[in-house]
Amino acid sequence: MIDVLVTGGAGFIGSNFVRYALRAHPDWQVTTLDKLTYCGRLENLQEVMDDPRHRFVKGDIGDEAVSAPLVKASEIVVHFAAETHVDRSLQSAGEFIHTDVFGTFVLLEAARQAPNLRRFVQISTDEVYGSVPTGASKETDELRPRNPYSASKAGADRLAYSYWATYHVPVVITRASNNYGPNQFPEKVIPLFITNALEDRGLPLYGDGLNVRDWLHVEDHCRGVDLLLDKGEAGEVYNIGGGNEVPNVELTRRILELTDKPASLITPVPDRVGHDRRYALDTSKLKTLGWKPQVAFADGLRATVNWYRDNRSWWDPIKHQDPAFQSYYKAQYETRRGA
Ligand code: NAD
Ligand code: TDX
Repeated sequence: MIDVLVTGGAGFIGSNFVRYALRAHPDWQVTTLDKLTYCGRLENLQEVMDDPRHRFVKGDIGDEAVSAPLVKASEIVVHFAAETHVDRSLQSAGEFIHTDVFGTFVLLEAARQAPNLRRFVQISTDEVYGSVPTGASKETDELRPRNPYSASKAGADRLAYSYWATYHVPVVITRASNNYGPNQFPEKVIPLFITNALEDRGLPLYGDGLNVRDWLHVEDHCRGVDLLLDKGEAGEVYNIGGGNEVPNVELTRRILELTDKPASLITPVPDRVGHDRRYALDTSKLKTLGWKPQVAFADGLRATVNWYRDNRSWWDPIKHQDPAFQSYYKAQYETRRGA
């Protein structure tokens, strides 16, 4: 059996990856390490909790006593754990530094001493390139992160690289575009807008609504990461993008169409500070290894809307019974009329 450690496996992409991995690799023994922060949810792993090839460990990646032995026992580490919401990093950045930078450092230190480690995947993000008004970011482009989240991810991205360059830890770095799909916490734009629409609440669209994101279905992301475990080269960076550039206002209209709700729910609100205008990735490097996105955006978005419609019991308690979410929502949107 191949011992695989997935950090952040109770979150959105991590849980999709754990489920995908157990399906795709019968010879994998997967350990999920997750602190279960506000967005880490055991429900996301319900389907695999009784699987003898999976075990869950609750812990902080920054706690060496917990995380280092797990890294040292692994052949493969896929490191998703992070604080991930840009708006939260604008309110308070400390946890982003703790987890995204320091936590990554703790894992990398352990990786130096892992006897059987053959791959450490650092899950980075397209946000490290900063806002890209035209064209598409290549892996060799300069990093110009512009908010505390993306800056801490850029720190981790380069720290991981340094452990390859200095100590030959077999690091591969991925920079993915905006993911969407099932189990995404309802603070990010797609699940927030879908669930608000289903509840006939306003959809708080920032600024002029013309910021552009490139949407990648989470399953296509999982397939890309999986491919890189074998075909990626240590020390290299790979962009993973869906090729679906959509202005936010267009995304909002599509969500309203799919939920059969009126355009009057669109609620223009003051812009996010430092709001990156556009991200776009050149994915030719990954494509030469045989990857291409398989989920058409129209199909993926429809399936995602259906997932939230069918899984109200997953998100309703978060939005309506979790005081932490409610106070976040209030702080984030109370000055933004109508949301
Ligand atoms: P998420 O916020 O849904 O999940 C993050 C998970 O990490 C949660 O389960 C949380 O409990 C866990 N976690 C947080 N701090 C931890 C700590 N100190 N120790 C252990 N576990 C901890 O995030 P996501 O959207 O699934 O993103 C996963 C990764 O992918 C992140 O590294 C993120 O930067 C990257 N990424 C995300 C996107 C996107 O669009 N969501 C795009 C590109 C890259
Ligand atoms: O209420 C909202 N209204 C709105 O107009 C929210 C939450 C967002 N937006 C806009 C801001 C962005 O232009 O929608 C776009 C997407 O916003 P988010 O879902 O917050 O994602 P983004 O800021 O693009 O960052 C995401 O992609 C890169 C993830 O959260 C990161 O973890 C990932 O690295």
